[in-house]
Amino acid sequence: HVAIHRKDYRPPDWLVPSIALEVDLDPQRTTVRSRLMVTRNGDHGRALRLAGDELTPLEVRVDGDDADWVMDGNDLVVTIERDRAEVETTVALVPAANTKLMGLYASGGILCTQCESEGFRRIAFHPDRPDVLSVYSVRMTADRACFPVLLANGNLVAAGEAGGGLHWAQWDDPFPKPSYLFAMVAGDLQPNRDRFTTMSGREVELAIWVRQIDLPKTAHAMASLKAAMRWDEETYGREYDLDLFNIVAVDDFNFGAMENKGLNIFNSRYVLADQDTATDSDFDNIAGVVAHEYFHNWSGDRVTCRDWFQLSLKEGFTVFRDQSFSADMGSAAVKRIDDVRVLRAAQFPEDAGPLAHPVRPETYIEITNFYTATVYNKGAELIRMMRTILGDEAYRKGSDLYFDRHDGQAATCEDFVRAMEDASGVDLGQFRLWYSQAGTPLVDARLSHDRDAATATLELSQSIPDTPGQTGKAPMLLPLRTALIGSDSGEPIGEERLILLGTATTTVRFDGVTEPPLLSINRDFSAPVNLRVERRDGELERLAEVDPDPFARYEAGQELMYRVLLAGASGEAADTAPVIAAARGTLVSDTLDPAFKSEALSLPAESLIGDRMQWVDPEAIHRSRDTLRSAIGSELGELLAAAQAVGAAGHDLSPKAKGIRRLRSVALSLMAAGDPLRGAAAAKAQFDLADNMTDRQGALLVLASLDSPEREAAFDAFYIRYRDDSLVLDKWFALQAAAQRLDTIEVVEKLASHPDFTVRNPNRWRALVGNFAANQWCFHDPSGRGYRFLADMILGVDRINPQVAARQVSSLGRWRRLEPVRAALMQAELERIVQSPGLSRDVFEQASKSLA
Ligand code: HT7
Ligand code: ZN
Repeated sequence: HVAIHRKDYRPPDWLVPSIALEVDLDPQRTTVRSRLMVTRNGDHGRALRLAGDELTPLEVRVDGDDADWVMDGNDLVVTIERDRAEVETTVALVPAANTKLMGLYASGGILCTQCESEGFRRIAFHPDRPDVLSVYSVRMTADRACFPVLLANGNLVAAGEAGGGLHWAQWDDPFPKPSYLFAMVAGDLQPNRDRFTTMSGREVELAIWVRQIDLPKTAHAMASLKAAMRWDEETYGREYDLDLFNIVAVDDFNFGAMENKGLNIFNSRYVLADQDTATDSDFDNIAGVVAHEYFHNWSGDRVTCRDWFQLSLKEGFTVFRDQSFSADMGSAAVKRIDDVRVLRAAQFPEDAGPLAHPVRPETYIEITNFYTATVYNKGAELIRMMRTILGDEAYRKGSDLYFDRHDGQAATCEDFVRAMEDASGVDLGQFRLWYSQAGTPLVDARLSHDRDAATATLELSQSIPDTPGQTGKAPMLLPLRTALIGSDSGEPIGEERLILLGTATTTVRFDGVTEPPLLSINRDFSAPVNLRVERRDGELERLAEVDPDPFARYEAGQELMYRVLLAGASGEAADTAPVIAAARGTLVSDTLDPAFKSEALSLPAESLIGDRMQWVDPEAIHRSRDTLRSAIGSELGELLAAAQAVGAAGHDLSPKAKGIRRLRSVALSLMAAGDPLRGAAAAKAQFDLADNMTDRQGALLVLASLDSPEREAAFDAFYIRYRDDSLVLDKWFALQAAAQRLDTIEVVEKLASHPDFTVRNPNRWRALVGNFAANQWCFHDPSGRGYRFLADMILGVDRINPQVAARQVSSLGRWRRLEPVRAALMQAELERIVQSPGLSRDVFEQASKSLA
């Protein structure tokens, strides 16, 4: 397996200004005739090298004549004398046999494509690198009865009958694009149609294509799309550029969705929703993903990436854009808390483990392994930090300059930072280290107060941990939004400050500090760092009560919980009173909104507790967390019951109604921890009476971990009601895999043989396997049975779909910080994976790095 290095980037030898494709679609035998207009790029005599993957050329012609060509591995190498030529290749494909879901494949009777990153080479021979941009013209022919709808990028320019029950359509895309943005769909689909008038008054036709039966579930995605289009005009000045915007939903999809120019293809879980089948967070995720893919039209399609090392250029920026959109559509504070929770749960461990890599990686074996939380979510934090450092206005000037300067180009992360610098005049030299240095910085903070001088002194220091291949790192530029709050008055002391910590240590002085100050630091999580603050007695309690920055206030409450949880996990006694008092304060508050309350009452996940321990003991962590949950539940039973009793009409998707439902299920869960009998009865009642999936799933999640007769009855009722709805059936699998019970591993093993389980559908596979691997206590069963199950599942799916397999390997990579018995068992499973014959490049890269 060959490693590719960023430093080896060279511009392409040949460019491809235009491509014409003729595709005769058939699930059993599709032929693709491709005509590439190629031009020599620079003064060289090198042959044209076209990538292929599982392709055999049936014919190769240059300017209409037989060509001089050879195969070199998977590459087709064509000798061309002239500086410009038309290269025609013909290949045959079997979409029905394509289980990797890359290239052209079949999903539930629909033929569709996925080309990012390197899927186009599974459709036609092509340079297939993102810095080769072409104008595409595509003629599709297919059986009209099976595939009445034929879609591709751009505009439909002609269509007609082809005889023998066939029909054809020609689609031209006027915008030059890299091959990874190419898309085609053929199927029996129905549209939810709408229109959007852009800011300059152009009319755009919108359509969401789904199976007829799913049409009623597309309204939310359509509303989200229109909101996203408007938001991008208002916030970034970006207008949509084609006359058509199509979205297609398919059931079998490796990721969430794909931003193909003018033809976004979605995993159906990010399109389909109604009150009865989707939770509030499903609705929010749909809005977020629809917006994300739409935003890519500028941050990704109009300005694309020069090479795959620059992936965060489009992904980090677009995640930041979708986060900002969602924040503007609901509660910004709660959205920030959720985003940080994801960052800490997924990215921080990645940065601290064997697969750590910089936001702009230096090397890869299989690029699909680098669609990571680091590239996406840490990448988004980098953009957010630039906005914090520059201020909103200069940031907007920077994004305008970036889009103007690089429109139609394949750009780099450096181009983005330079545009920000040029527009603002701010030197981002040191900031660039965020792109090249992996690892989560650790910041230590200590505040002292001199009452006589009325000053406070903040001592700060930073260090960046070593990561694979990187040691002795330089200090980074960390923007820390900081404020002091009077501990007596509860009022802010002076203005909030933006401290730019750029050295290993520094001291910051605050004047006019007449009362003992509380330190509110890294407000709104302004820098993605781990923070260790020396706190005075009572400081966190007071911050959790009075900090006006909602994120910092939430953090203070979580820190109080961590203290008890970590002490408990190390077998020490800890005083739960401050946590209970803070929880009581939250529950009775009439100023905090329900969504914030639900965040503040949620305990840190078991994995996050483990991340703070030198040695992870899953059993001790579970016990400690359960103990605190039951303490809260029994002390605050009545207040929790009162919060659980309040519901909201199922059709109401306002932030307030969603907050009420969220609080309801969090309260139910704590209540059940304090009094399982009462909790089971309340959960069953919530389940039975629910008029929406949020309440139903929230109740089932609580029942899932309880030993009660209500549990089985609810799971059975859920299965019977939803057995034909595959997205809801995923929830049935997921909830059982997430259940915190001694028999979960047994149940999960059985579910892997359930008639509704299939390794061919990534959603179903992840529902069972992904949720089980994330269920820390059960997955880390001391017998090693959980690890064995996961390794078996990874090996099983690897033969069918290596991308799905590879994404789950990281769950086995945490052995270094586990107690020795579990660590050895986990390592043994990784060894077994690496030794398996016929292993994919994808899994090999992840498993071998996880062992190193
Ligand atoms: N840009 C998209 C990436 C993607 C992808 C990558 C590899 C294999 C399959 C894939 N499907 C989609 C998703 C996004 O918008 O970030
Ligand atoms: Zn994206």
